[in-house]
Amino acid sequence: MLSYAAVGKKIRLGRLLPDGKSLIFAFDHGVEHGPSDFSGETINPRKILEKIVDVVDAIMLLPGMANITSDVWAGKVPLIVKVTSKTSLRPEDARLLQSPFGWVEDVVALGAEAVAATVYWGSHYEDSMLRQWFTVKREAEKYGLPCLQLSYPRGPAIKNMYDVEVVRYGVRAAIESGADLIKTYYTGSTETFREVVKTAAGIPVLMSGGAKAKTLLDFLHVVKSVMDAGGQGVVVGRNIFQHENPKGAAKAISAVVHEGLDPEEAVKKAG
Ligand code: FBP
Repeated sequence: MLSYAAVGKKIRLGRLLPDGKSLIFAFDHGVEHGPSDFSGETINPRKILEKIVDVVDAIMLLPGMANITSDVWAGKVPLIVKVTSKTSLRPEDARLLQSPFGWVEDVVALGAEAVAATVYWGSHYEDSMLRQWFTVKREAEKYGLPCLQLSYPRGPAIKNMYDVEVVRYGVRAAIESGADLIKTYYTGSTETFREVVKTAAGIPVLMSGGAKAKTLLDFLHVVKSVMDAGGQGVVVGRNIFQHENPKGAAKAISAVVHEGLDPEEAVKKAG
């Protein structure tokens, strides 16, 4: 018989990956990058969230943002609360560390489906980040909350953080540290990303969106490549909220993730 927490985790994972795949909207940039990531009306987080809540499979927010926008998302889309962060105001070297940005109790109190935390594998602060990760993990396990790891290899010894061997290392470390879902970098091709997915040994791998691509079509090709490689989806921020039509961009990405549409077809959904 499964424990209560194991049942809860299974149910929550099912809500996050409704058909085994997922488009998650990442929206923690206000802290990680600051308000300069948002232009025009997008400085008002509600305006963006209102547009995408009925398109994406989940949203990933920091606790305070989840709190002040709950009337927009509650009951419409599952929430993932990220409990680590850092600002870009820090001195450069200290940006290789994320600090606590909330507690698992907050995540439970907010009614979330999962908790997210970053680990910068290879950073000087790997030790602190691992302590932080396992503190989150220990608490989350009690409540049956899946743990999404933002598995980001970054540090002075890493020459190219998108290199397949580097990304695979981060993914292997993520599964060995008990991640239930992994968000990591695209490695540049379907063949190499297939190796990343294999390394995850059945734990869902979702690509981290990255900076806004030149065109939505370019980005959709990357999403298609991730899905063709066996990835379970994508976690996307800027390629949705910096697009002139965020809802359309989300619809197009979702069509590639869930329907396997060709990018040329899917891009039409963005109008
Ligand atoms: P994007 O799709 O905009 O890249 O969002 C993914 C994400 O991991 C966010 O969750 C985070 O705020 C941001 O990228 C961090 O980007 P970076 O560390 O590369 O500055």
